[in-house]
Amino acid sequence: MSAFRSDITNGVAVITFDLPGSPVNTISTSVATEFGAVLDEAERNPSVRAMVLISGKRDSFVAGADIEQFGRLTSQAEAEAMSRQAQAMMDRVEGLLKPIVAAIHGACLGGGYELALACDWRVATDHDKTQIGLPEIQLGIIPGAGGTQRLPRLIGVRAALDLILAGKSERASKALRLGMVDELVPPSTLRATAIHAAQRLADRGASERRPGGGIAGALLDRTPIGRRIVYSRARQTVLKKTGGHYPAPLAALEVVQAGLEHGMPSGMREEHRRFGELAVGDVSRKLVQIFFATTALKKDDGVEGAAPADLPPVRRLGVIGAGFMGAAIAGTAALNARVEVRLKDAELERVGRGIKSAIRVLDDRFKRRRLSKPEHARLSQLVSGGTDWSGFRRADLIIEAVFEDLDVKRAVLAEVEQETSGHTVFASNTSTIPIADIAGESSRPEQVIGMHFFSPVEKMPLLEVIPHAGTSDESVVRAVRFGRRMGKTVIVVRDSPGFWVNRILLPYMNEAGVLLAEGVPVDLIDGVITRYGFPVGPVTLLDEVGLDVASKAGAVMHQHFGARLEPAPVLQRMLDDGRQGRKNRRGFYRYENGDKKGVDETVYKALGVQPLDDAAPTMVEQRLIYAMLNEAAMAAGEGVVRSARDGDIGAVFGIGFPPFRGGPLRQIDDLGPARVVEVLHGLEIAHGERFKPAAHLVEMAERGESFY
Ligand code: 3H9
Repeated sequence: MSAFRSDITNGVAVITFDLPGSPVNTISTSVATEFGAVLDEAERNPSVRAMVLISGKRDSFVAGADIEQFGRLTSQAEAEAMSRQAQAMMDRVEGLLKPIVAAIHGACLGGGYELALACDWRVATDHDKTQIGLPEIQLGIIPGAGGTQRLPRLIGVRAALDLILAGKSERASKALRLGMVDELVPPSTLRATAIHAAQRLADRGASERRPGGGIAGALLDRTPIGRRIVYSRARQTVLKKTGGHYPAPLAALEVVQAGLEHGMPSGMREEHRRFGELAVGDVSRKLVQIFFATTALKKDDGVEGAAPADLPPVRRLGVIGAGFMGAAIAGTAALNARVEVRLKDAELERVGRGIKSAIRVLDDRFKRRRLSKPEHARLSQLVSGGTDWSGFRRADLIIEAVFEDLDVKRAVLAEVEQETSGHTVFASNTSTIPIADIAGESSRPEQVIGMHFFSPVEKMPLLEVIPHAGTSDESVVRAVRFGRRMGKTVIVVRDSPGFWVNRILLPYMNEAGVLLAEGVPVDLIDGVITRYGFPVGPVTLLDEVGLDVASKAGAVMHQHFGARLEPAPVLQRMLDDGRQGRKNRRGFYRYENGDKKGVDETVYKALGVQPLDDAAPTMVEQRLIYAMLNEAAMAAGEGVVRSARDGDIGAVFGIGFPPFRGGPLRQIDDLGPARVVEVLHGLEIAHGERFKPAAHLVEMAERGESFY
């Protein structure tokens, strides 16, 4: 079956791209060959004056090169050839003797947008689904089909670098403002507008665009000195952001620069050369694995076998507890799942504050122009609240975000069961309390589940869904699907203390506490971890989470796991000194006007230590990272996560484990379980039993197994 069909309307060949058997259009070798033949024919046909390229898929134009192909690349030369071929495809489009217009609806990404860039004119729909950009950097590669060359020439070097180096995609309205597309239309008129544009171009025979960017554009984008300033700033930003761990953004910058300073052919050569190098590199391999893991999770309902049929979606959500977490859950649900949300709290004043802060989530989107004014108004109206149970009877899902205390949560559940109908699923947003304990006295335990959100809810991409042994499949599927509608990547984890994310985080945080108690300086600890690739170090994290909260979580884990997870005494010393972290502006760091400043040097006195000046960074890194790897192996061995994939995604999205390392389980595979066991043995001898290698890891090492 062919990926293209062509029909002629008033002298315009409308070429519809509809890749058989695939949910989205992607570009591969065979597609490129076939497309070439279609273009040849349209060019030869005397009754064709111009062309339109449109997609036959419902909500996507072209999603880029076929990412599956990357995994099959065996050499740099092969990857380079792939890019050269894609460049040739786009050159062919650009060199057509008849004008061609891209009619864009839905995802127009990577190679898809590079294809549109090679066209003479771009019409896009003003629909939510339309997103346009070059996300290659997020896959550890650079645009390899001419995007690094055509985009800066179209929209100016500053705007182009801003997009390419961050791997950003834009909604249609912003894309129009930037000049990435030329016209916006409603979906119903896309085809007709594109045909009209094609005819217009055929009549006039020339492109209609002028360079944009105003005076700054003239000075910075269009003079060599101006561009040098732009390159140097971009370089600094990239280095700061990537910490040197991600080679693709710098490569992209150099390729853009080569093209603008030495001409397009030179830029194209650099583009395919660097693409080839990066596509077979380790970082790209890891990021591509994460892409596929995330995509697979979008379809995974979290139960064995098929999900129960005919499960109606959640239409109304109840949230109990209008504090920081509850309000953020309510706001995010209104924003992304677009359901009615009812907030409940004991005092009216708290309800009022909760509704306000829920709506702040929407305000933020509106300010960033991600939400129109009417949308903002409509979504704001979805959030209501009160101190009684009105509105809860019809709720399909209720999430409680009350005080982290078993008796309180049980009392809330008992009341909910009295006040609501039989179909309501009750989810507890707890971070430490076992769900089975909360469900212990429930009259409908099959409808009790955990939904562990991470703070700030509107930003953190992960959600842990935790069924207890008696939770029904139906409740699991409801919670997972709703989490996804809230925009989360959802992993289903076993009901055990700390679940997955906090479980693997805790030993690492504890080890940071032990290091602090030994006098290792705060900034040294955080520094080695950010250099390892985490966004923040464990001491900063303690300040952010709050020392009171961390200490409570630590106590729960200690109680369950015993001496191995005994908290270091530093947290208590900090609390005794009135230090709760950022929340009371007294922690390991100084806070001024809401901003984090340097280390608070008075903290060492509170800790009762002299900061060491000879602590070895490699030793510090090893102790912290291996504490986490060991716990991850142990928890994975206990079946806390359903797969290594879930475990790694949980670590990457939940605690910022460096994506270029793939996740803790992938990291163990890379190091080799035997080597990890060996290092842990050494640490055990030097620092104590808490480093004893997990039995699961030892078995894996003996059997020569790996997680993947
Ligand atoms: C590139 O273009 C390089 C070039 O510069 C140079 C080349 C030389 N390839 O996410 P969904 C599949 S790099 C292969 O569930 P949604 C996906 O796996 C590429 N497969 O839907 C899934 O398959 P299945 C740059 C792809 O509506 C199905 O489509 N492009 C690709 O939530 C549905 O996906 C990108 O980075 C692909 N390119 O989101 C865009 N894209 O059903 C990556 C999708 O069998 N893609 N699939 O599991 C996305 O961001 C989202 O998938 C998209 C749709 C927004 C398109």
